[in-house]
Parts: sequence; structure tokens; C-alpha cells
Amino acid sequence: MRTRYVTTVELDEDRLAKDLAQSASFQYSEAYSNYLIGGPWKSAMMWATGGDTGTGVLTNYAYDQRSTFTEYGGQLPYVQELITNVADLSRLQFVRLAVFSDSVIIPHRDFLELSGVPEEARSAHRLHIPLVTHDNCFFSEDNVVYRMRAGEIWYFDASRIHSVASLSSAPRIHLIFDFADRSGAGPLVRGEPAAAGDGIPAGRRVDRPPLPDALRAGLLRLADVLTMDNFREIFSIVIKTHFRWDGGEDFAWDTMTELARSCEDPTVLPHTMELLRYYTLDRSGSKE
Ligand code: YCP
Ligand code: CO
Repeated sequence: MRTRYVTTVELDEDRLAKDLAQSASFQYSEAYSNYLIGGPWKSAMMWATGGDTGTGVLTNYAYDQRSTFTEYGGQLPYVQELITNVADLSRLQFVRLAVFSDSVIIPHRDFLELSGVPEEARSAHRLHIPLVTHDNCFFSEDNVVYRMRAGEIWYFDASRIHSVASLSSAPRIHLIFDFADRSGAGPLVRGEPAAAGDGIPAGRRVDRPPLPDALRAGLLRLADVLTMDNFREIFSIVIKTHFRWDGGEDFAWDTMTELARSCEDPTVLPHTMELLRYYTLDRSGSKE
């Protein structure tokens, strides 16, 4: 399913605030934080196969059981109502409340690690609803940078390479829905308007100026300082640059690869190639 804006729900800010206050007591999972450079990626399971709050690691749930609200989901009446109103529950596998700030997410594909899960049970379609966001939160898909606004429902093509930035200390809080790839009675979003949008609307895209040559040259000089010790900091600079300037297709991974090739430390290039494989191709090997 291609990434596209579907529709907007009017968020009830008072009821949302009550749920978010309640969520402060959750013990969030920090699974998948290795995708971030900056803070942790915190998630709390709202709805899951077997109703298990679990560890947040999607390969560790009982895929042979029906999905229901978890104990955490049960504590958030407004979030429960949103989930029930929005999604076709018969195909809904997981809903997570996901929180992070001050970070970038390494360009990656999702669902690669689910290859061991039976196909009819495997999550294959994703939906985002931002609950709390701000102007310095960005997504990118291929070379398109865009924003989702609070209350918007988006199909999200997690099988394409995507990156995320939250360039502020204010938390960004999303509901993330995963659906099994089964045919069902209607669309995954209940009551989805027939004339729902196509792709990422122009009004959500962020026009970035072309990356100036001098800035590109300056970035490439980071090869002079790149080592294993500062790999993640330099990758973060490269990813942040991608969100502010248009450096072309595959800018982040290509720039890191180029830096890795020309830096002094011979271990950086194989490390970069290993990460590229892990995040974009095949997650069966080492867990960075
Ligand atoms: C995302 N993908 O793209 C998530 C974040 C890692 C997996 C954590 O939002
Ligand atoms: Co992702």
C-alpha cells in the first residue's frame, strides 16, 4: 500500500490529554531504539495478538491468537475509541503508542524481520495517526520530505525506505497500526472516503532547497574525522542535512558510504555495508 493521506479525525484534546497523562505511568518498551540516533524510541502496546502488552518486539507475539486490547490499551479510553472507530479490527494486528524526541531515524524498511511469521498472520500494512506533533517533525520516503499533522490518518508504506526526524525536544506521539495482509469486507480504515487522496499531498510536502555544492563538499570533509567512535554522530549530521536540503536520491546512505570509503579507519566501510544491509535489505544477521 503506497503512502497516502486518507482523512482527518477531529481530536478531542481534553480526552487525549487525560489518556496521555495516564500513559506517563507505562513502562515503555525501547525496542527498535537502534534505528534512532538521539533518544530512545519508546512504544507502548495498545492492541496486540493475544492481547499481550509484551516486550514491544514484534517477532515475539502469539500470531496464532486473536488480537485484542492490551492492559495498557485498556487504560486509555479515548485511544481505545479512536482505534475502534478507525480500523477494521478483524485484520488489525498491533497498535502502538510511539514516542520520541530530538532524534533522527536511520533510513530503513520495516517488516523485514517478520519473514518467519506465517504469511496470513504477518503484518504488512501500516497506518499512522499523529496525536502530538510539531513543525520540526518530518518523514521522508525516497527523496520526498513531508509532514503528517495531528489527527490525520495516513497509510504508510513501511516497505519503502523511510526516515524520520524529530528535531525538537518536544515529544512526538503517534499511534501506529499494523494490519495483516488478508482480504476483508472493506477498507482497512472504516468508512474510508471513496475519494480518498492519492499519495503524499502537495500541501504536506516540504520543499527543500538543493544542497549547495559548498555544503556537500563540507560534509564530505567529515571523512577526515570519521571513526567508529563518532560514526553515529556523523550519520546523524548526514540525515539531518537530508531533511533540510535536497541532496538527491539515496543521499543519506550514499553519503555515509562515500565517507566510509575515504576515511582513515578501515573498519568503518564494512560496518557501513553491514548496517546498510541490516536496515534496508535483510535483518536475519547481526542485530546492530
Ligand atoms: C518507524 N520503524 O519508522 C519505526 C520506528 C523502528 C522501526 C522504529 O517509525
Ligand atoms: Co520504520
